[in-house]
Amino acid sequence: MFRQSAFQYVSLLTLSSLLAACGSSGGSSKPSTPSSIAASSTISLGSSSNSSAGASSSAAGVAALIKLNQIGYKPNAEKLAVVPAVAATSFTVTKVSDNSVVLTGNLSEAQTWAPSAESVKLADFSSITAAGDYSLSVAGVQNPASFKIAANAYDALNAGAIKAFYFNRASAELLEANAGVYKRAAGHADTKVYIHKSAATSLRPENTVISAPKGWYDAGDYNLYIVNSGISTYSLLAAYEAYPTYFNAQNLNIPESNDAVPDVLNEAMWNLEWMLAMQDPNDGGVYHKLTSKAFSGFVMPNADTADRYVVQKATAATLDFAAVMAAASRIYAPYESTYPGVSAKMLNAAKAAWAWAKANPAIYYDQPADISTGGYGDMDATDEFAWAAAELYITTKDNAYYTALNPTSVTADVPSWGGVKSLGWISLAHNINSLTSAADKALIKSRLDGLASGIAAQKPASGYGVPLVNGDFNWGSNSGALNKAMMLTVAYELDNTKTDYLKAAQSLLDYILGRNATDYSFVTGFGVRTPQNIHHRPSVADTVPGSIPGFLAGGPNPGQQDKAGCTAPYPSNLPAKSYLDDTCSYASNEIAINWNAPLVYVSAALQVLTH
Ligand SMILES: [Ca+2]
Ligand SMILES: [Ca+2]
Ligand SMILES: [Ca+2]
Repeated sequence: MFRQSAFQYVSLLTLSSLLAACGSSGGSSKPSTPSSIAASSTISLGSSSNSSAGASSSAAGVAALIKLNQIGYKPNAEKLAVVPAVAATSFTVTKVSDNSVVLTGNLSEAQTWAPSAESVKLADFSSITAAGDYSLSVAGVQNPASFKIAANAYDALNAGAIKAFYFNRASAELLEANAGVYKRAAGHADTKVYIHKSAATSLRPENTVISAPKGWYDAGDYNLYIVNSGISTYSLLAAYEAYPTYFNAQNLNIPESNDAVPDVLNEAMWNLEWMLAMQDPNDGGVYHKLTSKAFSGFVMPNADTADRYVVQKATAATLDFAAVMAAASRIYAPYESTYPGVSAKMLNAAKAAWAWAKANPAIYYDQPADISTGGYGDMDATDEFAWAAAELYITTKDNAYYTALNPTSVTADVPSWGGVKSLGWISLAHNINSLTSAADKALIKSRLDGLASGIAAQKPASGYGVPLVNGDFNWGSNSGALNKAMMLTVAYELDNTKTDYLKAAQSLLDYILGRNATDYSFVTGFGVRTPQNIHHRPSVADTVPGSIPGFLAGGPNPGQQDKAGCTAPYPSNLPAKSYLDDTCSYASNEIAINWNAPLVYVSAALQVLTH
């Protein structure tokens, strides 16, 4: 089901996004040569990572890179680097400040990682725990790799990942005081949005005008989709619910930074207010998306003035809405003075949406012929029912919702926008001490533990020491990696003797931040070598070189669904190397709110859980 629905989104993008992306947008596209990377990077570029064991003993050493987390590590984290399979059997770590050797360690035996077809060794330098800047070198490898250990290793990354949502706000002027060089005019006021004929009812006939401002642009485009907003907004709320103390102390420098509400909740509220406006007050059903009829060109938000529509109410969107509003109702309840009446309004909205979905259990989104933006079609709403039931149960403590959840029938998997049943398990875990006696706490723990143990078991079998296999490399693979990490940290919180879960989560964050087969840290502006040319309209159309910071690129995707429209070739067809830092590459280098959201969750989790 999920693969089919993902394909639907792909094929629609292929038809129309490409035209907008690669030519017809008024000359705003940036050149694809990553010259700004070459100028600033200390890592040699253009080096193949394909060297293998035999090629090790030239005087200069192999040019392939030592790969590690380019942001850094908490003092007590597991710390691993991937080293080309040279003949050397040891590695050396020196302290940058005085060049003293702090560790000489043994490399692992060489092991092949199937997704990149590389033979590599691992260096484990976990025993170094003192804060500072270090350099790791291996005889026979040309360049050492530098790394940092810091108590606040992921604070800036986490704040940057949330700030990216601010940069993607619809209906908002971004002021210089908050956005710096990324200030921009407001776009998409969305106070005059038309009811599309697919959503028409007797009370709201076709072309009725409604107001549905705010929300986040979904991805590199300027449209807004409830299903993808669901998992994205939830992941921020879940991060807050898990780590409130951490977020309470955070200042994101957004317009609401000086109010009484934690900034991550202010940011999520920007999207929640939009979502509330997407519910038909007459029946509780929720529109699938707010969109122009076709993708815009690569222009700034204020230059995209096409008419916007709300399109078709659907079961999955309505249940995602119900789940998010039920969760938000309990999470915002302490902030009644800033948001008077909102918590109660959200719970009522969630109940109305649930009722609509119960009465309309199988209305699947069917893209109208005159609409060509993202589909996000989903032909299976059983997981959305489970998630919504779980959230309504937790918030209301009404056992009828627990019965509706039918938990013994619900398994656990790695969540995605179309597969959300495990989001309910996350919330049940986070609230496990306040559930009614109806809840089967052993089942909640065993579902999460079973999933986590399966993921963690992939790590030792991987040459890179990351729990990723060939099948993980698809559209948005980086979000899949982080959603795996999120599930690992949730299970670890239920049983903190399972340190292999925390180590596996760390390895997945390391993967995102540089311990991967592309040598990139995939978060714009965070790392030594980061994406400069994300498929993101404001990043392309603004006058600032490179990408707006804090965005997670989609990541390696051997499907390469965009390659017909890309002048530059992908560097490789191998699953873990199939990544192209070019604005043309919507299949490997777009950004999306549901990709940034688990980055927010995981960076907070590892900042808090590792000491
Ligand atoms: Ca605030
Ligand atoms: Ca589904
Ligand atoms: Ca730019």
